[in-house]
Amino acid sequence: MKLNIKPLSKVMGAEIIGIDLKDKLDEATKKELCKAVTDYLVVCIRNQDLKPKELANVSRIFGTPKKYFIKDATVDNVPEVIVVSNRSKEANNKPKVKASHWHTDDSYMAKPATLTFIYPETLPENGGATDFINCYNVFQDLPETLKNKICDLKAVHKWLSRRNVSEVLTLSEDEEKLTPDVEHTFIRTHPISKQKSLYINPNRIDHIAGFDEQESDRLLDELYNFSFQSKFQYSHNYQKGDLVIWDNRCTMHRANSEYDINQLRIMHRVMLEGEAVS
Ligand SMILES: O=C(O)CCC(=O)C(=O)O
Ligand SMILES: [Fe+2]
Repeated sequence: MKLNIKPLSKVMGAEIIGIDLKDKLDEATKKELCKAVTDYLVVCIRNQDLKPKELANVSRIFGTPKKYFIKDATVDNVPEVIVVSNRSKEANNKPKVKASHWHTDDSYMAKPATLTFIYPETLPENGGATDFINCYNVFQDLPETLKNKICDLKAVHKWLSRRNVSEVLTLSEDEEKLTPDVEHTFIRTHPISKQKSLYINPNRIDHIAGFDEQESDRLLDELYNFSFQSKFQYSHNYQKGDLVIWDNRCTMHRANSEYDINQLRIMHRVMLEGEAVS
């Protein structure tokens, strides 16, 4: 089956129509789907109808879904599917946009998730987009002086960083043991595309290894300000039935908070088993 793939912007992103991922797909089609994610970084497969278990199963086309390490955050009986809701469990269901600052998923792990899948369960009438940054483009455009500064450096990523901006859940002692601090290089080579990207996570990077706090903050701010330029961004506005897949190795994203927070927005999310950053 030849897929119908259309770019969604000049920066990144493509939509695929005319396929039902719950059908039995042949190997060539599965390969083409995986290639679309490599080529476009963010892929939206339209008109899907996915219960949590089906979402976890569909993600197997692309790899192995992770069982999320915080059991409280998952859908009952489906340990791979995480609920992302704009009602904060921690604050008595008070409205709050989660993950509203730039980040890449799972970077506090030694082997961060390769792909993330988001399927909207409930959408607000307007808005409620996810914004993305193309980190290949960021790296490509980065001034040579900055590239030279970071080429041998590593960042220390933490579950709760001293530079944390988006709320993170409080972990139990057992969960904390599963997320020791990790160090990742700033320059990452994608194992499939072989392209280099800037691998940063403003929500989880605590400091640059070997730097004092002030020196580290200065360089991190410089990298972040450069990366956040609108020329690197694509914003995805969801339609009912959109399954959106992104590659955490070469993108950042955030939940766009410019919508009526009184309206419910609930997303179901799956992450794939990851790989070491190199
Ligand atoms: O809600 C969104 O649009 C993004 C959520 C997110 O970043 C995440 O769950 O990792
Ligand atoms: Fe995220």
